[in-house]
Amino acid sequence: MQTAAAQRAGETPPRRKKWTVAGILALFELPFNDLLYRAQQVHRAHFDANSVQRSTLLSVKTGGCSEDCGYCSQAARHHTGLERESLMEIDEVVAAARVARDKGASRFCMGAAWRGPKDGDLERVAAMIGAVKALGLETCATLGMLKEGQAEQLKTAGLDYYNHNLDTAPEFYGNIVTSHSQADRFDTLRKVRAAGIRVCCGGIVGMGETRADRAGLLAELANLEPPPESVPINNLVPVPGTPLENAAPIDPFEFVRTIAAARIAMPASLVRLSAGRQQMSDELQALCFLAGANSIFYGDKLLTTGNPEAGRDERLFERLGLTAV
Ligand code: SAM
Ligand code: DTB
Ligand code: SF4
Repeated sequence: MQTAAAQRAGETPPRRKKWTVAGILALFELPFNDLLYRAQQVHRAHFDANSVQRSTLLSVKTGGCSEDCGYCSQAARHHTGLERESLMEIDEVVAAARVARDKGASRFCMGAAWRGPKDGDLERVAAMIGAVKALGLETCATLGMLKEGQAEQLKTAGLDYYNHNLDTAPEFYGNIVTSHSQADRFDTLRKVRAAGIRVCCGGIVGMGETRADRAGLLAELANLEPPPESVPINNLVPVPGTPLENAAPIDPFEFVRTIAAARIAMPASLVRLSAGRQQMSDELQALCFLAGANSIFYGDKLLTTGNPEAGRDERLFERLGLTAV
C-alpha cells in the first residue's frame, strides 16, 4: 500500500523485497520447531490465529478436458473412469451454493474442466456467479485460461476470486503438463489482476518434485505483484489412471514445512490447506494450522475426489478451538 505522502508526491511505491529460491529453501532447512515458531509469529502478526475461512467447491463442468495435467482426473486422455458432465444448469448450482452457505461456508468456488471457457459458456457461468453472489456468498471460479475480455466479463458478473494455480516450480512444470506452458498460466493471472479480481493461486506437492522445486514454486507465488490473496497448497491425491497414480507420497512433515514456508513468504495471504485432507489425520491437520494454514475446502467433495465430511471438520474445529470465518 502506497503512503498518502508518497501518493501526493506522485512517487511509485517501493518494491517489495523479492524472495529468492535460496531464501525459501533456507526456511525449509530450519529445524522443524524453529520453522513452526517463525511461521506462528508471522501468522499472529497478520491474522487471528484461531480463525479458519471455509470455501466449498463444486465442479460445474466435469471431465473431458483437452489438457494433459499429469495429476488430473479430468483430462480426457487419462482413463480414470470419471463420468463426463456438461455445464450445469444455474438452478442446480444455486441449490448447491445454498446448502454450502447453510453449512457455514463463506465462499463458493465453481470449477470447470476446460482449457479455457468458450464465450457462450462464459455467459452461463456469469449468470451462475451473479446468482451465487446474491445468496451472500463470496464467489470464486476456476475455469482455465482466459482470453482477452473474459476476466472483465467475470468481474462484471460479480466474481470476487479467480483460482488459477502455478502448480509447481517452473523447472518442473514440463514434467507434469505439456499441453500448455506455465507462461500461459502467468498470462491468465495478469488478466485476472488487471480486471480487478482477487487471485487464488497455489500449487501441488507430492508429484515427485524436489524440495528445491517446492521452494521454487513458493518463490514464484510470493514474488507475484501483489502476492495472491489466497494460496491453496494441495497434497497430491493420486488418481488411478493418471500418470501420477503411483507417485511416492511426501513426508507429512515436509508438507507442514511447505505450509509454514508459504505462511512466512506470504504473510498477508490466506494459506489454504487444500486437496489431500481426507487422507490426513486430525493431528497432521492441526500441525498445518499451527504452521499458518488458515483456510480449507469444506464439504464432502473437492471437484471429483473426496474431502472430509462437514461433521468431521466441525468436530476438529471444536477440539482445536478454531472458529470459522
Ligand atoms: N481447469 C482449470 C485449471 O486447470 O486451472 C480448473 C480446475 S483444476 C482441476 C484446479 C486445480 O486443482 C489444479 O490446478 C490443481 O492444482 C488442483 N488439482 C487437480 N487435481 C488434483 C489432484 N489429483 N491432487 C491435488 N490437486 C489437484
Ligand atoms: C485448488 O488449488 N484445489 C482445488 C481448487 N483449487 C479448485 C481443487 C482440488 C482438486 C482435487 C482433485 C479433484 O477433486 O478432482
Ligand atoms: Fe485438469 Fe484443469 Fe489440467 Fe484440464 S486444465 S487437465 S481440468 S487441471
